[in-house]
Amino acid sequence: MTPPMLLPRPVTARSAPGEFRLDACTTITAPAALAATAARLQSALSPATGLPLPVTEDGSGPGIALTLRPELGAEAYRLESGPAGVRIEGGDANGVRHGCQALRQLLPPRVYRGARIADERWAVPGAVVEDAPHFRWRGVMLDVARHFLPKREVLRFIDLMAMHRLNTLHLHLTDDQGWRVEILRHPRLTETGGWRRSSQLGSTIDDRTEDRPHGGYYTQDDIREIVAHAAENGITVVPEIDVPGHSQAAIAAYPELGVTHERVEVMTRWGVSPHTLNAEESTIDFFRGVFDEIMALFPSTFIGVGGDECPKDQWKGDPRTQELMAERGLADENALQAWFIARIAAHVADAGRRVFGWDEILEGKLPPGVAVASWRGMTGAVTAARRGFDVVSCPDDQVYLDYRQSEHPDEPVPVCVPVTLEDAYAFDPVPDGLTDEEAARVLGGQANLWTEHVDSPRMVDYYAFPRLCAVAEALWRGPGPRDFHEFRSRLYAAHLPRLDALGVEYRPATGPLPWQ
Ligand code: TNX
Repeated sequence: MTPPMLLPRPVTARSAPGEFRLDACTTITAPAALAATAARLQSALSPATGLPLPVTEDGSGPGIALTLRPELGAEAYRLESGPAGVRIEGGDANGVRHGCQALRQLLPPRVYRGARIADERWAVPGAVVEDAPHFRWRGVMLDVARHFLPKREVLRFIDLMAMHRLNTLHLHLTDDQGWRVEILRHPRLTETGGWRRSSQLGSTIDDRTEDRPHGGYYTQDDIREIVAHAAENGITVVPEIDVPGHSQAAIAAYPELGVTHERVEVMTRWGVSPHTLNAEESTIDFFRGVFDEIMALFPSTFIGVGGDECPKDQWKGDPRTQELMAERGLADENALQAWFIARIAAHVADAGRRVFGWDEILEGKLPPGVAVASWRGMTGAVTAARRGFDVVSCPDDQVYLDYRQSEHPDEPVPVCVPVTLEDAYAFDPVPDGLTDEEAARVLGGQANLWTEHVDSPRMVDYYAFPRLCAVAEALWRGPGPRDFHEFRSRLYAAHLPRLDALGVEYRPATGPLPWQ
């Protein structure tokens, strides 16, 4: 018998005798504390199987039983299936959720379809799975600023993350090209900053332009729905408001936030805008208000402040900024960038949250409890860990999902170097050369999906999958021997059919889809 073809691959899994047939009498039994998880399992299995699978608290007879067993530990689960039924034990609710995802994968791939399939045999093969994640931050960053991803697509993306046992969605909500979250006290951020006149669709390599307006934003109710849906799936949403660079959309809405105070439009080209926030106290106050609303919407421990790629030219050429720097005893513009981040970071920290920022924030003094997203390779990860900060690794050459998936000439928009499925699978978020104590600072990693050239939900599927399957397994399993060929055959044989059933438009193994 072949071992169960789960993805991410579990720590241990073996086949066991017999099978459990789902039928009209099958129930899902769960204690009250797991009622919501049981209901989600029911709604995951019911449509395709056409079975009612009612949830009960005290089921008797064969069925699916969910239980909590805290001694298993955070996010861990144990699944046992056989003729007597299926038993899923979780160290916590998230462990039970992961066990439910594993159960779904044990069934035929058509279980992922959304309407009844009459001619399938709904049998769970006998198996014993014991499993737990290696890293506790298993994430994806979605850039919804460059191209807005409608709410329903974010909800679907969360479902796909949960299927891969990913647990952190970093939402990049603001950038030069768009502001995507409603802020009640500053309505123009979305009224003006949420829309742009046109988009430059080409890359720097092929800079065709197309006069196509673009925009959209999430209302606060949308955000609450996204956060709640993620929570039901065991996923934390970490918001990011990018300051003091990447802020042209905010400046377009409120010119007084800019250095020159001139009227600018929401940026219509890619790349980094020269327009940065000014360093007035009033601007810090404005963003304190923004972060207050963000912290009220997102219950996450970590709050993203951005901090990446801040051009210094406007600050250099502006007498008022130079005056402010002198007053504050700041030697140069790098010190001003650090000052800005430190002010925002202090506000976030005062609210009891922890600051999350791109590795550029290491250039300044930071409050304790910061986590650093190391994107320029792994150097940021090393520096942060040595300075005692937590680390989330996301090196561009391994886990940037906007980079092309191959050298094939037909890959849509060939951004930067290829990041192949094999590169993604080799991802190890712990850099070499750290002591054990420093290495323990690495919370995990995330893949980053920047969307300059990912302009539709179809393209999100194409760029994210199947590389995200590889990243999810790398983060679930952690370092240690990993067999890419085994992964690839499991992916092709067992997992892509699941994505097919869900309608995920991943990049096929045979080469790029004919997009253009
Ligand atoms: C760098 S990674 C950026 C993004 C771009 C990305 C394109 C980072 C913190 N900043 O603004 O979208 O490259 O690959």
